[in-house]
Amino acid sequence: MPIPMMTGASRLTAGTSRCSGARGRPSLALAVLAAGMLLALLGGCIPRAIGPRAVTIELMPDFRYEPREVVVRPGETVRLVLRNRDDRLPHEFRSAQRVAPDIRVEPGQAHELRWTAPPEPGAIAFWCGMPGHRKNGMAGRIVIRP
Ligand SMILES: [Cu+2]
Repeated sequence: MPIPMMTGASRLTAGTSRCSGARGRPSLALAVLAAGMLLALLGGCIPRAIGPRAVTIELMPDFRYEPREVVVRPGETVRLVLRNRDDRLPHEFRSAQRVAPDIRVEPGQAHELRWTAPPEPGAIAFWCGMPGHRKNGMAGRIVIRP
């Protein structure tokens, strides 16, 4: 009788040690899960940190915008980056207030704004208000289409 009990005890011990061994695996699994969740969180954070799509319009020294036309979706929010590539003259971005109040960008400087396109398709003209610039071709448009 005592022998089977001993066996039972040793089995229990073996069982316990197996159990603690098994406890190591779940914690590893938890660590993997936690790492996965962290990566998922980081993955979720990256687009948020970058924010809306950047639309860059360069203000060129030869009285033009590069590109002359940009396309956004109805209701899309973008980061509009106006970069003056002219190292001598300031240039402007005017849109009759449809995008923003008149913006003047000094030589070599950039101006950035966040803008949400109207919900309807259409086009918004923009131009430079410096004397003679628009007449010399410094104009472009933002096209809003799905
Ligand atoms: Cu200009």
